[in-house]
Amino acid sequence: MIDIVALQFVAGAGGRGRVSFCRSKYILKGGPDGGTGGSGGSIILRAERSQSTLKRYSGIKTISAESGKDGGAKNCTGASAKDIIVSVPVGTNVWQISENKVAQRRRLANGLRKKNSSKAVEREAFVLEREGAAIPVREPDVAEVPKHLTTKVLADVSLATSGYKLIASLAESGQEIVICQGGFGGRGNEQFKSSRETTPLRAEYGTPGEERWLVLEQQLLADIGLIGLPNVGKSTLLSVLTQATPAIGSYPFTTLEPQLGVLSQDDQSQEVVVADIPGLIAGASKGKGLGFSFLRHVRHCRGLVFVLSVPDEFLIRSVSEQITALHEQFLLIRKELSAYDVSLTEKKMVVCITKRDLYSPELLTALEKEVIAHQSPILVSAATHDGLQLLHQACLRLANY
Ligand SMILES: Nc1nc2c(ncn2[C@@H]2O[C@H](COP(=O)(O)OP(=O)(O)OP(=O)(O)O)[C@@H](O)[C@H]2O)c(=O)[nH]1
Ligand SMILES: [Mg+2]
Repeated sequence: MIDIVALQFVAGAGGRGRVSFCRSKYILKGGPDGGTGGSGGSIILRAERSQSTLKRYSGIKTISAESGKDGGAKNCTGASAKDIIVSVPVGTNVWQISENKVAQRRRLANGLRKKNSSKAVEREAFVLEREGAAIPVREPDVAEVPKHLTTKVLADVSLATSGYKLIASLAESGQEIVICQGGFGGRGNEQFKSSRETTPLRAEYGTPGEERWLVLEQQLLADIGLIGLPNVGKSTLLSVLTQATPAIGSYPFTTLEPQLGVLSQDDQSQEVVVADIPGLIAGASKGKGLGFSFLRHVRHCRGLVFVLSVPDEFLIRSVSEQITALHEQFLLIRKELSAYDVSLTEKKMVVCITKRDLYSPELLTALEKEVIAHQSPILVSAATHDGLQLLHQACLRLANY
């Protein structure tokens, strides 16, 4: 699943205004007739339900819109370039790494929802020595190119702690932002004529297009996240709590991508979405196993369910060893969670111990008195459906908290 990409977005610059004078057979000294440049294309991000991942952008480095054409003689306005629409999945967050100066000015002035008016943009004029002389080159307005930016690097950092700025979240279908506005065309010399300046050799550059380096991060919009070690029974729980049909296997890392299911409710008053997050292991924060990149999907969850179960090889051991193993499992997940982003450990959570059908009566009795993270764990079995109702209610409470 491609759920994170880094890209450069470059809007088109405005076309330059033209310096020219009317020349024709019967008019010897015609007035100025340099046209205005066309505007550059903007780039618009739009959230669409039809997009399920960011895969289509994974091999791309830059998305750019075309620039406006320069103004022409005879008061011809240059052609404007088309806007580009970039469709992303609903639930995409937009993190900014760097931006050029025009981009910064608009972001600070009005956020990104709307375009700047042409009056709000600073313009720069040039003056030629004579008609037809070369137009002086001006300093380009570019955004700083980020270093060491690979998908692997991105996946392994929590963007919230990376120093990047979250500039937009597209949470609803159809939502749009003008992520990079195109430049405006510069005025031609016709517009600079006056009684004092009848032959202006002056026109304007087009204004630069906005440029941004961004990280697009797709977030599954789940209310509850199931987290735990590989093979503890997370996917099985999802399959019995919801209508989802995730792959289930008696080996670790059966689930390679987060899976979603909707908790059924009698009155159907509200949809509660549960996400099964692929198994975390010790050292996930150092990139082991699947790493902990999938934890980004739980950042917006209202609550977490820590799923624990006694590993098969412990089933023949003593009750106290089995209980210690459960406590260790809990601590390990918590440690990886806080290594990724400490704020995740502050979320509301419940502890669920599953596979209870496999446990000895002595272990079950002991577990009833056990306290993990200041709460009594919910004991369930996905196989016999024992305790599922309790877990279901706990999930609804977490979602409504
Ligand atoms: N007896 C019993 N077996 C269970 C129960 N829940 C899950 N299992 C078994 O445990 C194994 C692992 O289950 P999964 O649901 O795939 O575990 P997971 O946590 O999603 O594992 P990963 O996707 O690898 O992280 C499977 O063989 C399941 O059949 C349960 O309540 N009782
Ligand atoms: Mg699984």
